Amino acid sequence: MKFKPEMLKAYFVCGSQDVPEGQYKAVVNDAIKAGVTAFQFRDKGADSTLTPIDRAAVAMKLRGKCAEAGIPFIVDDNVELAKQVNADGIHVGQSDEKIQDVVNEVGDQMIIGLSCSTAEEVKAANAIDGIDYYGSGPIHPTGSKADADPVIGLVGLKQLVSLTKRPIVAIGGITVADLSDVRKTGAAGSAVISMIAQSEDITSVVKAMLEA
Ligand code: TZP
Ligand code: MG
Repeated sequence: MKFKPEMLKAYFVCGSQDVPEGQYKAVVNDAIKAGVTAFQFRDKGADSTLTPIDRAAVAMKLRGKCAEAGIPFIVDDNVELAKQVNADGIHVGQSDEKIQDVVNEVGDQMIIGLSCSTAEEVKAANAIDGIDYYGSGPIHPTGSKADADPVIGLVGLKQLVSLTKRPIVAIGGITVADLSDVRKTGAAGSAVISMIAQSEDITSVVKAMLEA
């Protein structure tokens, strides 16, 4: 699937650790039905409720749902799994597999996202061909990532946007109240876990993301 910056508008990131046990597929299905523009399969950590075998099977199912909806299925931090399920994309952090290796391995077949939370990281990434977008944050404190980088705020986000021609998706502690401010920084959209995963009205929060 060819990358388009519009895919970053309403980007849902989620793993089994982010929802009550047994509800993962249902929550992701609801988000897809509500119109998210991209989905990132990020199932990891001690709180994941999937075994490695379940993980691949669930990834494959959700990959199919994203294909039906015409949105990219992006795997976090696991090139092997991304290849196994023929994902549309891979997202890596600064301390995951080296970005140049990921580009070399799957850059011609997958969308590639890289987490960049500092000016130095953005400048270094700008020099590498084949990256489609950057994920930058956390904008606010987040309860969804134990090893999150220091908060950069909207001011930090705006600075990172000014340093690159590549589209940036903002992430970390984003709520409905932040969506228009995020867009005003020049970011292409917002990526969220809890705003959707913990919502009792997924349809309306996704609508707010699409309208921001
Ligand atoms: N990377 C930076 S912050 C974060 C990730 C994966 C977690 C975002 O989750 P939430 O619940 O939207 O703050
Ligand atoms: Mg990572």
